[in-house]
Amino acid sequence: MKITRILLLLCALPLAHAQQPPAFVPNYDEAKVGTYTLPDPLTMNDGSKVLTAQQWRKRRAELLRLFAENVYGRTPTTKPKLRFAEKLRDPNALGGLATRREITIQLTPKSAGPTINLLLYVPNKRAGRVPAFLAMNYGGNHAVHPDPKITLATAWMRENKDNGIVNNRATEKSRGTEARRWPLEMIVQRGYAVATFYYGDLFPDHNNGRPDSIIPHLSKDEDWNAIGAWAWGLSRALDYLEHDKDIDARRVAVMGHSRHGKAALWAGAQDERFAIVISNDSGESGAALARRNFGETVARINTAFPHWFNAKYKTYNDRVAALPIDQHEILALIAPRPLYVASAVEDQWADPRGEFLSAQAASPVYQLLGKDGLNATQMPGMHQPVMSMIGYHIRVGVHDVTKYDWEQFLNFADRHLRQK
Ligand code: GTR
Repeated sequence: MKITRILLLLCALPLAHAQQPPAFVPNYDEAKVGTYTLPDPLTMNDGSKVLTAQQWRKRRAELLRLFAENVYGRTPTTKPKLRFAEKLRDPNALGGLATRREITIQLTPKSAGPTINLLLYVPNKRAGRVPAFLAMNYGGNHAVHPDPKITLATAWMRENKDNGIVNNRATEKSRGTEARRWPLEMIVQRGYAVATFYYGDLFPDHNNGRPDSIIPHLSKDEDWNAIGAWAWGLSRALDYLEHDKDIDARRVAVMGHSRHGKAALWAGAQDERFAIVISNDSGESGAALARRNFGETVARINTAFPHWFNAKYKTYNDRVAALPIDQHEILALIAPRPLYVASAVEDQWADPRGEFLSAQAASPVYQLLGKDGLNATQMPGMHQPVMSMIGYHIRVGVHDVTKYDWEQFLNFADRHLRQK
């Protein structure tokens, strides 16, 4: 090789290197979190104080608008005309404990248009309408239980040969791969129905998912994205549950793990029909405070998942202090309804302490509305659930949904739905 070429190559190397963005190094040191000031959920943008429940309604509308404009994007408000069709019914599911049903929710007037495929387990032992948990799944309905009679999802899925996802499609091998996160028998035995659907029915979870999502069917210019579409879908599933004679739609808890937890919070904030909202390990842009520099950050989430939030959110990547909201205010938007925030100690990426502090900072809104917020002055120890109107626990283990989590959600629902 000629010497000039070698020189040229040597010069080009550091240049090529300089074009790479610096690797993200999360902060896990409490001493390095720094100081921050949270916006006050009970102060209007114009500086006036919110002192009454009536003034809170105005502030609530303002906060919803601020979250739509700066984080999740605007959701179209026109109520779609839905059509429901029951496709399957098995009265003897879960060893006779439940009736398993599959319902198609047609989301647009076109019969070949997008649908939500809802899987519903209704307890067979019941007297009248039952309360329900509604949560999206990650692997398709057939992943929540190995039952071979559940219809195999046909939607796009992330390649995962070990889990039976081949050429982005589910195969028989993928049945039951998510089952350990869904203790269906336990939930049904406690008297609750379970409704679930595959989140990819609304928006395939990848950077280029938008054209194949529900969004182009609903609005051309609204600036919303995957989290908004998933939240919208949860409300459409609730529309169906309202129509179902076995379900008491005034007692539906919307639950979500991780990115689904972010969507569940946004759904519960916008749609006050949800009686309970449960966030499991929702972390950054979910329950965790954005201004706390710990674990995942706004910049990092926007870089790794550009399709989750709106365009403006990305402008805050390097200036979170300029956000007109913080995540305790998405929690405050659930008030005065029961809200549960769950963390896991090995899930430091999601910032468990930031989730706890956020729940605490939402409490003044609950108190204004005559409820207790989070009844804890300090972060509780491992497996010491707090069951006030805002509930909270931290458990041992990693980022996941476990039987322990579900037991707390059931206890929380028992406690807060009983009188309704
Ligand atoms: C992570 C993401 C988190 C959380 C998680 C999940 O990669 O950084 O915010 O949403 O995915 O959804 O499992």
